[in-house]
Amino acid sequence: MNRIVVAAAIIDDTSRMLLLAQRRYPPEVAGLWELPGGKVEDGESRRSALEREIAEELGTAIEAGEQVGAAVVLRPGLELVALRARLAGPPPRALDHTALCWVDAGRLRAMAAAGELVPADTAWVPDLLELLA
Ligand code: 9L3
Ligand code: MG
Repeated sequence: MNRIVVAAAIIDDTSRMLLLAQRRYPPEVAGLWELPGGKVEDGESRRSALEREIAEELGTAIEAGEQVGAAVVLRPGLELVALRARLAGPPPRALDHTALCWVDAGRLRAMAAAGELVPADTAWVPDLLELLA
């Protein structure tokens, strides 16, 4: 069975900033930054799964949109897909993460170069930089 993990590229179009979330677990990636999200459940669309995950993890609402970049294979049978998203609720809170931060293109580039992003998400950096340009 092929399962999908969806991740949100939440972009503030006014300030041209992207929301990153710092993982609390598992130990291999604890402290690294990711696009927040989680697994699509049976019967859910990718967009509605991402809207549910963001409500659970960040206590806010998003409007999920188009896919960003290419899918990333996490392991056989598990794929990671990023969707562009717009905040449509109160300021996000770190309910499942250690911390949250808004980054501009320069900061994202620096964090990627310093190895501060979870490895799976680094493939999207060029696409994200384009969206933040
Ligand atoms: N994952 C990688 N990058 C991301 C997200 C949201 C998730 N941006 C990986 C970490 C786990 C799996 O996908 O191996 C499931 O994610 P979660 O449910 O632990 O967030
Ligand atoms: Mg998650």
